[in-house]
Amino acid sequence: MSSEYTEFEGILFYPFYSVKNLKFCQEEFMVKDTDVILVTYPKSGTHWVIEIVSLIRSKGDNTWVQSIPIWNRSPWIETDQGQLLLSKKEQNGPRFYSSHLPIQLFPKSYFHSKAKIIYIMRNPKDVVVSLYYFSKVAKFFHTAESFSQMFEKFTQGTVPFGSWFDHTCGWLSLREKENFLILTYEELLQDLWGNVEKICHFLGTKLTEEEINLVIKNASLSAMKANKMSNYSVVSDEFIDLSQGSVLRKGLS
Ligand code: PPS
Repeated sequence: MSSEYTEFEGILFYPFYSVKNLKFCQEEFMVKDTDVILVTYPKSGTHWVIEIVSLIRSKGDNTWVQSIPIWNRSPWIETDQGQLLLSKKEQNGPRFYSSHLPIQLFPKSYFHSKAKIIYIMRNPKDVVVSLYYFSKVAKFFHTAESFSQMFEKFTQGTVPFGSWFDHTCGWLSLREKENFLILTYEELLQDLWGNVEKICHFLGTKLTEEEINLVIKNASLSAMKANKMSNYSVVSDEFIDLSQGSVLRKGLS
């Protein structure tokens, strides 16, 4: 695998991303009115919310989350693998997929659709710490020589997916739309029950109290760390080196 980041429209991406797929995503990917899309800047709680939404869909039952890898349950639309998956299969019910793209590179078709977006924000101070540790584990992320080097790159926006500040400002411009739900990682930590209810309401799904309890239990950090389909232990060590740390790390604010 080449170690050079891919660059598209002035933004850096992981080396395994291609300009062809990024262009396809922006210009040709067809968002459907029934789609549910999770959008985040990296390290903001994407995997946690994929697990939560997956479990909401299965009413708390963990069979699905324990049998299908997390990146197939909610494919990343900007990757070739994600685009292939979404083109091949019709998921049961509305499609659910994820993206780290900044708003200006997002599929143009979204802006004329009724698709629902859940946007997760996290305190940038915790995002940069999480990125620093991730850069040691992910072979496709240029390892920072020191935390201050990572901090400098982060504040300059010379990290994959660009500036946190631009990403956040860009997406917050949609905050008044009724099909756009903003949550923060910190709110999820503080009141997971209330936020699972909020997500259910946004998706138009009704769960019983018992089912919400199951969602919360099965999406906990400890449950996800123990789930091979969510903890990246099945990913080739060409991409992830779990001897250097964990993708699901501390999970704190
Ligand atoms: S990625 O790889 O960019 O998509 O990363 P992302 O999933 O967005 O964010 C990773 C951070 O989320 C934490 N995490 C959780 N926190 C609380 N509860 C649960 N269940 C959970 N799952 C993931 C993960 O530990 C990363 O944060 P840090 O601060 O590194 O621990």
